[in-house]
Amino acid sequence: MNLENLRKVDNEVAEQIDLELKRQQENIELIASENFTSLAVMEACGSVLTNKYAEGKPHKRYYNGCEHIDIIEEIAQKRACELFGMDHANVQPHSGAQANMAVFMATLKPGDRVLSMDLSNGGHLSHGSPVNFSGLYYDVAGYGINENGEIDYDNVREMAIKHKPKLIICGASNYSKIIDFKKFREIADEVGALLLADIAHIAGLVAAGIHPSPAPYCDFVTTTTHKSLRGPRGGIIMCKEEYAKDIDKAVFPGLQGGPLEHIIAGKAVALKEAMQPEFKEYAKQIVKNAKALAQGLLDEGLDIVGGMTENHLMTLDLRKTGKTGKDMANVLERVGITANKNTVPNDPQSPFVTSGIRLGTPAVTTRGFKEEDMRQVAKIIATAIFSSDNENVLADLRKDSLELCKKHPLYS
Ligand code: DSN
Repeated sequence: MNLENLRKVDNEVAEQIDLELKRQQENIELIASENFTSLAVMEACGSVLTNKYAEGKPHKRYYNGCEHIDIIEEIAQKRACELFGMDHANVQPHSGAQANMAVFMATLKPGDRVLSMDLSNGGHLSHGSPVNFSGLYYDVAGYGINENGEIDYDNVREMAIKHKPKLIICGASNYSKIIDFKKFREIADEVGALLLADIAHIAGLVAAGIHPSPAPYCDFVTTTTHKSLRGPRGGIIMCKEEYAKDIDKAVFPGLQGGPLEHIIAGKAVALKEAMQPEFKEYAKQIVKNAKALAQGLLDEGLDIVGGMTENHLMTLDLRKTGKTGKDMANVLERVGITANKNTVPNDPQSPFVTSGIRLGTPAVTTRGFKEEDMRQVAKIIATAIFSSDNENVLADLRKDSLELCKKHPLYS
């Protein structure tokens, strides 16, 4: 990475960027929501576009000098609609949480009812957690997953009939099965609810046609752009044409000020990349790698919530090992594997300790890991967990993970 000017102006920051690059290069990244974006995306995000105020929409701005910004934002909107098959896209949300917030603002009044997946079962903070705006200002009922790790659609229907929500949310931040958007539509129609699919985690799989698309069934689709979609950190809202004005108004002036046009340019580039045939191959490999990792972990005698994954992620259930997610995520970090602790359904531990670890394959797939590598990763993880007190074993595992990283160089 070229940090020539930064090094002269602020070496303190440059040094930390160097170290972060080394950390990314020398560790196996299994945080299911992370990825390594392309240098092309980073160039767009690091460009002069950061200098421009552009409140408003393309061709309807509050500032002059937006002729190039307008074209870039329109390119991003057009590509998002084309890739995901929706009528309208607002590419300005700074994050997935803000994209969801805008849908709430456009469709609900404070106190209105929402039905969404419970956070502890794999939902997202912005889908109605009591500590988030969504749970503080709206009346939220949460559905869960059954013992097979799947959404119980009959239960969702019963809850929808009981609670009569105005908005139903499908989509999760920790769910390893295919989401049946058609079933959600049928339930929403039965109770007269609007339907939002938050596809932040699976956006890359949806874009590549590896996961069914929510487009034919949902009124709104939100996503982040930096997870399996492999773009810059940010959000997008897509919707049916009839909701376009309300969504745009909710984003600005409702929730945000000036859009981050440099990031919007990065989103446009990432969306173009996601339209290429190589991206389809990449998305297929994400799922193959996740299945190989899951099979390897099961073969090593570890439990996974819901068993075999159908997408890019899984949650190790550590209850029978007597170890916690917090401790084991730290042990994995010591052997060069980055992951996050996560609750499992009916977790006896607190959310700060947990009995699970979430693992995902979008990032390692970007650097070229294949199934045989994932089997090795599974072996490293299992050995680290079962021998977490043995310093010599952990030191050897660190060498193994470094070898795998060297086999698949990143940004070099
Ligand atoms: N923090 C993201 C994740 O890790 O899934 C969700 O916003």
